Amino acid sequence: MSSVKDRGLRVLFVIEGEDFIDPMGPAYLLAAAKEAGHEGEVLVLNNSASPFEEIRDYKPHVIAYSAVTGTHQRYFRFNERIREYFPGIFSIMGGSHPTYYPECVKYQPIDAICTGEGEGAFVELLDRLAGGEKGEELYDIKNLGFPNGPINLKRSLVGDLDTIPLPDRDAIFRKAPAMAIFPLKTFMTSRGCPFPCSYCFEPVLKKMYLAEKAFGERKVLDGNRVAGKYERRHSIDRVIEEILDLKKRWPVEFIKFEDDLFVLAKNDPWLDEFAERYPKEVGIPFNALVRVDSINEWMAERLQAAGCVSLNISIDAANLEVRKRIVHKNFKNEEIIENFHLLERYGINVFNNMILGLPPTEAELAYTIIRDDKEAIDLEIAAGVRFSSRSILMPYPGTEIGKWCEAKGYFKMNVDEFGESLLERSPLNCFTDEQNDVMKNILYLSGLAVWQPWLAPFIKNHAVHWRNRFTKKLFLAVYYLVKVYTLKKYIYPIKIKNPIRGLKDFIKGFWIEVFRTLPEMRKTVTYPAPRPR
Ligand code: B12
Ligand code: SF4
Repeated sequence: MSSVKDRGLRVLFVIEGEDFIDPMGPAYLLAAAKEAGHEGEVLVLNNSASPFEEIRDYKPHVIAYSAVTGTHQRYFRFNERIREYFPGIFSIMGGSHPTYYPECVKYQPIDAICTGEGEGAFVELLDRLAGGEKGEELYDIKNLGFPNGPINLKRSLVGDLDTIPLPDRDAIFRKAPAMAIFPLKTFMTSRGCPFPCSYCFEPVLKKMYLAEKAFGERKVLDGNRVAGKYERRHSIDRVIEEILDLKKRWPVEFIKFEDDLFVLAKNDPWLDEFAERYPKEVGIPFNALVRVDSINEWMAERLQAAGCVSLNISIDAANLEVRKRIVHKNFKNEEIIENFHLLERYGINVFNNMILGLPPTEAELAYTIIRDDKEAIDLEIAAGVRFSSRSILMPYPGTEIGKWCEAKGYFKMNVDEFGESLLERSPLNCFTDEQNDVMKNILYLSGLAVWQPWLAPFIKNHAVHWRNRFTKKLFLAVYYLVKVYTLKKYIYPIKIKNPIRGLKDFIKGFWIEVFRTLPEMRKTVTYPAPRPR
């Protein structure tokens, strides 16, 4: 009898479009599938005039999607056409959307969904499909959910992340040339986060794994790493290997470590080893994410030694009470100011995000939230923030804040109506039209106010209150220009070698931003049916 390896399946990962950040989920899964003897290719919808022709040429056995809530609708609609034109192809979706809303498998056009970490489940599915299993025979695969079958519990988390093969970005880059040559590349050194922020899905996922007793066996892997926990880390050897491997084939001039948190705890021994070895063995400048309360002199010293240029840190709310009660971040304003200046002394620039439109305790207090949203500008200026970013709260159902907003009657949620972006208008009914317009203006103009503090009083007291179609477009243009300039100068200081390429990226980025912030500009894309042969 021939082995699975002899009968490896062809897997096609469908990706919506190119971004400036590498899609890591598909890259990890393609690598896992290939290691198990299957083949994998990528289809980038926005780069293809006739995706169905491409599918007919490649003849995949399995079509895979990785979706966050908001992108799921486009993938499901696309898969509807796949079922029509290629009824034999097995389709599966993984990623955050089906992880948090697995019941989507019961009413959306898809053959299976995967919840949580996907490598093990995906490979098992491919192997069993390759072995001829189908329908109910697949119903016991852990992590998977089926339209007419169960939504299964999760298998144990991968204990030692180093056992996962190096993510296969090459398959993606071959179909995404702009992403391939972009000098910034994304890496992940860890999975999981121990904190309880109310708007975030990480604590939700951690609770799911805890309830399903799926952390796996606890054991010490090496001096810095432990298996059997939700928060896990790659060894420094593996992080360095992955970067040097990618650098052989693609430009890697600046690195974005996209871990939920790059520094998990004060005096993290992993960071000690990283700071020692990374500059000697890799030496590429980088950006990473940390929390305000993990910053101290020890950490700043090591990050500086390692070559850290900038850190993304989310204060989220300027008002201490709101930050504690609504967001569950307990640090004080003095700690923020002190810690940001400490980073400044070590030459590390701060990218800060604030969440606009957090829910007030009572609807009539909505004006206090708008007031706080304006005052956030002063806190950022006092703390020396170099790049100031804003998002508008989208209280996803399933998150603590989502449940709270629903209980308060601030909104009734249908996850399938969710927009892709946190830059659209607040969905909470406690804000008036005027407050929503002001909120959006704050989103557009905060970057300018923080970058040029002399403009802050004018922006806070006057400009954010201007509400007409002309100012909406003007402020969007100002927002984007300031964003590009300050991001490039302070956060990702990448040298632009090819000015034409730089201009193309600028225009592309502008359109991504326009579609994100002005949903009315978005077009519905349709593709021609495959031609009969
Ligand atoms: C990097 C990142 C981004 C990047 C995305 C870059 C890119 N090209 O992919 C950027 C900055 C652009 C981004 C934007 C947004 N993001 Co984001 N982002 C993340 C982050 C921090 C890491 C994602 C990642 O790469 N993880 C590493 C990979 C390996 O994990 P993974 O994708 O989950 O994949 C694993 C499993 O899910 C599974 N899997 C995934 N796909 C598939 C497919 C199949 C077939 C199978 C079997 C399994 C499987 O297997 C993988 C390996 O184990 C996550 C938080 C997190 N910890 O995951 C948030 C997260 C995904 N983002 C989130 C949100 C809300 C957004 C935005 C909506 C926010 C905004 N400002 O508008 C936008 C949406 C943009 C969009 N259209 O995609 C939420 C999603 C919530 C939800 N319900 O979907 C998350 C979970 C944050 C959170 N904790 O709440 N994001
Ligand atoms: S620290 Fe970041 S990843 Fe962790 S729970 Fe808070 S927002 Fe989510």
